[in-house]
Amino acid sequence: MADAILMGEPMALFHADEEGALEDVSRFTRSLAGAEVNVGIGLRRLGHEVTYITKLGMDPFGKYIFRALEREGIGREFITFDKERQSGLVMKSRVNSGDPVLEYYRKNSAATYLTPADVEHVDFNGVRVVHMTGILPAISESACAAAYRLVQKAKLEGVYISFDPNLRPQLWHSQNVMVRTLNDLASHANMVLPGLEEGRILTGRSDPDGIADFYQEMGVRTVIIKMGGQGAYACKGEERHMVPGYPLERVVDTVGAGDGFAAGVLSGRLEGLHFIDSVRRGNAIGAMQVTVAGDNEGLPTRERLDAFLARFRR
Ligand code: KDG
Repeated sequence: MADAILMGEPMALFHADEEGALEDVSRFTRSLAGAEVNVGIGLRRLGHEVTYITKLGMDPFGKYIFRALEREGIGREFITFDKERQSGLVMKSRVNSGDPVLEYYRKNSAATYLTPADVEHVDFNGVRVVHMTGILPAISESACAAAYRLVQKAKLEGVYISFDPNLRPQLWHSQNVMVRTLNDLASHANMVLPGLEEGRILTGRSDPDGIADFYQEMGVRTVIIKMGGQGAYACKGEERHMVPGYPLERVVDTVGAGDGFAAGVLSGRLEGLHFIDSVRRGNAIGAMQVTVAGDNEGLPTRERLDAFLARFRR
């Protein structure tokens, strides 16, 4: 029985072994990427049961992704293989401080053929959280319809819906459609997790309070605005708090920070932690994730999370 359900496009990641423009790099290391899969891995490493819905190509990358999910202990009963289409790929440049370049090869991938039918037989029995990102609705119209069906089913079943807008403007035809669609999906969520810059783009408001007001006026009870190393502005009903982040000596690669944050907040919720303690855990896991180069290699087991937190208690 799953605690959490996620749906999205996991991809094979080709990560440059050396710094420089992607076209100049000749060696790459393969690993696993995808926002929803990162959150699933984060939850699983902390001991929560996760079911993942997707479509993979029947190709070496699809098989690799499936095995990687198996190794992480993620439920794969709603993963199907498509013989006609390929699995998505992403190339990532090597950086040792900050934001890398991402280049996608995911047009017409197997996951873009996800449809509402892929959600129909999903068993919500015992499920406590559905986490979605704004990437799935961006990859195709049918995947967008599938995202809506997932939200609709979760609502009918009374399951808590968490939504991270995770803006990928390069995957949308127009910024207007992106903003309209993501705000509409957000309006069905119980919790929305935008980054500050994402919140500005989506709401047209400049400060964290304005962004929180925008979503709360739509009926979203919990809005947490991620502010990088500074921490997060956490709003739940009438409560509003700035929850400070964890100072780091070095940020290696920012990718996956938001997914680590979501895994922290959601695991806290699943374990009955106080809201602010869940946000603190989100900040901690986001911080741990940016100290490594891969997209999910920094997501901790409980032991590693406790060791990280202990360093800041001294
Ligand atoms: O949040 C990080 C992910 O987004 C990354 O692992 C892969 O860019 C990616 C995507 O579109 O899923």
